[in-house]
Amino acid sequence: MPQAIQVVDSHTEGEPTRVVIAGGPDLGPGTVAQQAQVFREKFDWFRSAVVNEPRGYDALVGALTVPSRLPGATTGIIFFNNVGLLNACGHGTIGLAATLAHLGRVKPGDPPLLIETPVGTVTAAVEPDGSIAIENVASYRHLAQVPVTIQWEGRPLTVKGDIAWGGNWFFLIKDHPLSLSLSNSEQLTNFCWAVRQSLEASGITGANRGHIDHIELFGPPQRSDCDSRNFVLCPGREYDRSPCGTGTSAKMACLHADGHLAPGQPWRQESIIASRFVGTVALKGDQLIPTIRGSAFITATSTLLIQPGDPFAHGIRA
Ligand code: PYC
Repeated sequence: MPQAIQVVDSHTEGEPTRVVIAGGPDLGPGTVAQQAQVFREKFDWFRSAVVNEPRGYDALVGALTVPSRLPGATTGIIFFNNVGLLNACGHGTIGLAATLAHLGRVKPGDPPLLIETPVGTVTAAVEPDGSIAIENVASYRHLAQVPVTIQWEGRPLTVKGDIAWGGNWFFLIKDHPLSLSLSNSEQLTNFCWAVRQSLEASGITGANRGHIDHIELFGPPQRSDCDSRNFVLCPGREYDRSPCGTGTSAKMACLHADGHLAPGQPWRQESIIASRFVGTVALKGDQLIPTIRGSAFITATSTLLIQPGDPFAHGIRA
């Protein structure tokens, strides 16, 4: 008998999410952070089977719903991609809420869902207009304007970036020589990858040696209803089609730290494909809590099959 895995696919502002709603592994009775550790150590084949070819593709982000024992929590969630686990995922949380709405587990105007992630609790509210607002984990800038040198077009080039946490670690670069257009995605990818490799080679990390695995470039918006356009390179060398929820949280933390974003003031972030998130920040005690709003659409409901004897049953891995 083939193993059956039920999934709901969606996209959030262009970035795909595949939520596993049944057929996932039992990760034991721990917190979601502990379950994520079990997933990482024992079920990497499952991650690869769900998101890698031949069932998936490199840009696809997977999401495994797992039990949460937090009082009032709707679900726990573990996000993953073509190379491993993500700490958190903003577009994926919006996709999860759209999936739960599709399944009839939440409707527009209901109280926000409480969702346990490996790095903290987030909420997601399906608004009466169908858009989804997520309240993210506390976000902050760790270091400002850190120089990093890469080899670019045959010469050394030094760029500066902020290191900030928005649920994942980001290196955020405002001043760079590239044009943020989709037709330029290969060059943008190569540039960001060179930055990431240079950060790793120099031992530059987030707080507590947190691995900086997302690189984010900024430029002027093309849409008149946005403040900025970005290009975000994700850990598996794929770019985010959405403006990146955790990346927009990290950006707003930097803007707030520089005195450029007041609590409640909207920040309208355009993606490389011209989709948009609208974010705000709020202060809760000494914590900066971002809210990100965007839309997600269901693209498929399906059953993935893992057939005995299939040489690529667990996906094609590098
Ligand atoms: O929206 O936070 C996000 C995200 C991370 C990786 C891809 N999307």
